[in-house]
This record gives sequence, structure tokens and C-alpha cells, in this order.
Amino acid sequence: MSSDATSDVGTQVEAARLAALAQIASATDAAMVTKIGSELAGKKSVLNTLRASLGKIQDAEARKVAGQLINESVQQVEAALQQRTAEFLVQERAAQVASESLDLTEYVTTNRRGHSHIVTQAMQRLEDVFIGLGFQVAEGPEVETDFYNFEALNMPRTHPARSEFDTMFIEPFSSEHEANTVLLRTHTSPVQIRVMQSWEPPIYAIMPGRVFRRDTPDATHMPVFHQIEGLVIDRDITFAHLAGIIESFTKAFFGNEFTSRLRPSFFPFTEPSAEFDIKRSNGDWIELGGCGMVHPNVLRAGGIDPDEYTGFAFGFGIDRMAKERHNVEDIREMYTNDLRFLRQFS
Ligand code: FA5
Repeated sequence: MSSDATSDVGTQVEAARLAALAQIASATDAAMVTKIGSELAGKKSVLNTLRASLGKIQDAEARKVAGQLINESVQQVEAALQQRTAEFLVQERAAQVASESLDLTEYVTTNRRGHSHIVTQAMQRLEDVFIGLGFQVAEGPEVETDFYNFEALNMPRTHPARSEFDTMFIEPFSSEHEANTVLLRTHTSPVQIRVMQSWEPPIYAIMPGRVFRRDTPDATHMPVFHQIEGLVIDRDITFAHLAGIIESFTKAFFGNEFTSRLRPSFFPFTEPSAEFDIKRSNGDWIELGGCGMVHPNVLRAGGIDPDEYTGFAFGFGIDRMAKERHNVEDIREMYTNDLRFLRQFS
């Protein structure tokens, strides 16, 4: 066959090569490239079937050239298939990584500053108010002895007032203590004794802290709650000083629309004793704590001469103060650790 046959085969190879490359270029994903791969470069592909027409070329040299042209074209198509597949794999991997990536900036944009718990805030505010009135802050242990929690506070073993404090006892740590004499303090009043024993009068002290009672939780009670104790020991201290401090404190802590009253009551460690109530101008009276003039027996237990010094003491429930200040319905809400509730008080 003539050079016509040669150029005919050459034209067809060139057309098949270009068509294959165009098809590869227009593939839209790796799966499609795989699918068209065998059609374009496999045994039954147009290019390979053109090998059958090589026999029509009589000139050996021309046949060889045409055969090489087919080989080169098949190689080119195979290379284009490989390259296209690699491109798609890179693209698909990038898309997968992008879709699976975690947008950590979300944490940054929604991050908030934490804040103290509503009861801690109340405690800090109470400290601020009393420090402003000239008081110093003292602390005592949560695990106490019978002596500090009861005995020194004028409640000897058989005193009926002990039953008002539903006490949690602790196994003594050492033989130094008898059974049923180590306990979780039921109030902050034992710190009064510790302060009197270690400070010289005049004493103007507040003693905040956690206290424990076997109380069933309800809207106004928790088995673990907080109190702030106050103690003033000086010369010529009278009940009028106590009433004055309580009213100043009420206005400073709760605001000017609140007022306080003292109602006669009984505590073994104070005489006379009173209950301290507060009221918002349009609300009901709420009991916040007890107070009174320090009993002479308590002064003696603290090493202070009752003929030389007098004093007053008070003990308020901090949780109830926080509850009233923020109009919280139920004291238990403050301890469920529900962030939606707690975040209201930042
Ligand atoms: C006392 O604990 C006396 N130590 C207070 C005191 C101190 C009187 C100094 C005189 C001189 P009482 O048991 O009433 O008193 O408790 C005082 C306050 O603690 C209560 O008025 C109340 O506000 C709060 N409180 C008592 N029990 C609970 C409880 N279970 N949960 C939350 N708050 C309580």
C-alpha cells in the first residue's frame, strides 16, 4: 500500500489521540477517569485497534513509523489518564480534609470569662462591707470538737439546745478524742471562741465559712451551707451598737430599699438574744440569722473577763442572703450546677 495508507493511519491515530486527550481533560472525577481509561488505552481502544491497519502499509519503514506513532499515542493517553487521576485524588483529598476539619475558632468566639459562684460572690461582698465597717476576717476549722461547737458556747453535754443542731459526728482521728466529740461544725460560732482565745480585745471580727447539719434540703435549707459570724468585744458595748451595725450592714449589702428588725429569741451563747429579719419595702420579713450580747460564760471560755469587756455576736446564713439579694425562689437551685442558672449572676 501506498503512502496514502500511511497518512490515512497517521491521521486516524492523530484524531484518536486528540479525542482521547480531550475526553480525559473533560472528565469530572477520578472514578470517571478510571471508567474511560480502558476505552481510551485498553486493548479494544481505538488506538490499539488501529494496529490492525498497520498491515496495509507496505513500506516497512513507514509501517514501523506508524507503529511507533500508535505506541507513543497510547503512552501519551496512559500518561494523561494517570496525571488526571492524580489531580483528582489530590482535589478529593483536599475536599475531604476540609469537610472533616474541626473549626476550633468556634470555641474562641463563644468563650466567656468564668465568674465566682453566687454564694462566693455574696461571701466576698459581705467581707467587703464588714471590712469597710472596720472588721477583720478570721477563719476556723470545719471539723470541730464538741468543746468549741457546744461546750464553750454555754451548751454543756445535757443542754437541750444541742438537739436543735442536727449534728454529723466523725470518728475521732486519735485516742486524744472520745467517741462523739469530733464533728462537722454546725455553725460558725465556734470560731468566736478561737478568736477570743488568740486575739486581744478590742475585737471586731467576721468569720465566714461552711457549716453542716443533718437538714433535709428544701427551698430554704441545705445540709451544707454557709454562715458568717460576727464578733465585737470592747469596753461598753451595748445592744444599741448591735442594732446599729445590723441596720448599716442591711442597707450596705442589700440596698436602701431594705430594712432590718430584731425579734426576741433564745441562743445559749448570747443573752439577750434576737433573731435578725430583713424586708424589702414591698415584701415579707425573712429570717437571716441570730444575734445577741455575748453570754458571760462564753467570754470566760474565750479567756475574756466579763467584768471588763462586753460584746455582741451574730451569725447569718449566707446562702439565704444570696437567695434574697437575687430573688432566687429555691436555695437548691444554687447548687444544681446548671450553667444557665449560674450565668445570670456574673
Ligand atoms: C445559729 O447557727 C447561731 N450560731 C447564730 C448566732 C450566732 C446567734 C451568734 C447568736 C449569736 P441558726 O441555727 O438560727 O443560728 O442559724 C443561723 C442562720 O443560718 C439561719 O437564720 C439561716 O439563715 C441559716 N440556716 C440555718 N440552717 C440552714 C440550712 N439548713 N440551710 C441554709 N441556711 C440555714
